[in-house]
Amino acid sequence: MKVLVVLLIALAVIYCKTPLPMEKKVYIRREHSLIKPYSSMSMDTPMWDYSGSTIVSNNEIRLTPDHQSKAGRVWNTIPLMSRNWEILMEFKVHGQGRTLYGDGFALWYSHERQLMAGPVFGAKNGFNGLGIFFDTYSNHNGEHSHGHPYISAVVHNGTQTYDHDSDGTHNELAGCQCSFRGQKHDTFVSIKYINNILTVHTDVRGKSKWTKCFEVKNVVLPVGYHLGLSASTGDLADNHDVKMLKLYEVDLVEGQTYNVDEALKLVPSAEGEPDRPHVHPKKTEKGSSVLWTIFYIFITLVIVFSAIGIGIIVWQKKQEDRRRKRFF
Ligand SMILES: [Ca+2]
Repeated sequence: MKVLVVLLIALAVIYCKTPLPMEKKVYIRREHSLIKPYSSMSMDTPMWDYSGSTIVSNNEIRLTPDHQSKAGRVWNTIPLMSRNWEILMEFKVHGQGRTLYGDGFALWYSHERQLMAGPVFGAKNGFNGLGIFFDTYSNHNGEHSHGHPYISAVVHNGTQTYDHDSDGTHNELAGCQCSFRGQKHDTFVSIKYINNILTVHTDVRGKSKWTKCFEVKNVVLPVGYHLGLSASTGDLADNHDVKMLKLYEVDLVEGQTYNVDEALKLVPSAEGEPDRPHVHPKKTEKGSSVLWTIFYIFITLVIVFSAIGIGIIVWQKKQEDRRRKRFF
């Protein structure tokens, strides 16, 4: 009986500790995962390539250290052939900066393995595939409609470019503000791609609770692309650490079909928010409101001076009339 109770408690603890709202049938794919300890990984399983400032230690993969002008990348050598998948990632973004830090990191599902340095969180621009960006630094000093840190998703087919100066807000699919930086506890993200629906959840408050960041439907991604991670620092810096990345293959959902040849040929696309014009709404509002204020002041002054003028004329006329009455 005691053994049974202990077993039940153990099972309950394991169940409670499982941090993910898992789909029913999931299988971990180790060839697409990053699991500790890492030091032996590069020798035993040459499934990930590193470049730039990336340093691999026992407990983490540090994409950049907390130093200026660094960029690091890690890319999976094996193409991912799962139609539905879920990524569970533990990461840590931290550094000495209290209010100034940057720039952030990205998780990729891309056609090319982008091991060369580039401007999009340390990787190439004009990419083919999906990028999930964890942006800690606002390039626009708070002139966005959102604050930072900010998580967003972008799907590109190689023809679009990421506008780093505007933090990519003009072509993001969806995004959410999320305080993942500088936390003392572990921070997690879950990225699901199931039946063309992309869902991102975060667990960054140390309460083992998932919060939905966003969900986008009709996201078309082919199979056969590569998972990757990249990060960069500029004038401002941070440590960008990945502690663990687990890729789970998820079974097809009811009614979903999978033809490998067709799925390989798909062109990345998404029906998210359309490309926004490159105008900052707050700036425009600010500019137009100043113009309106000047216009109102001008009109008010015209009315006031006209009233005073008319008043003076009327008063003068009355005075004249009185004088005339006195003389005649
Ligand atoms: Ca940024």
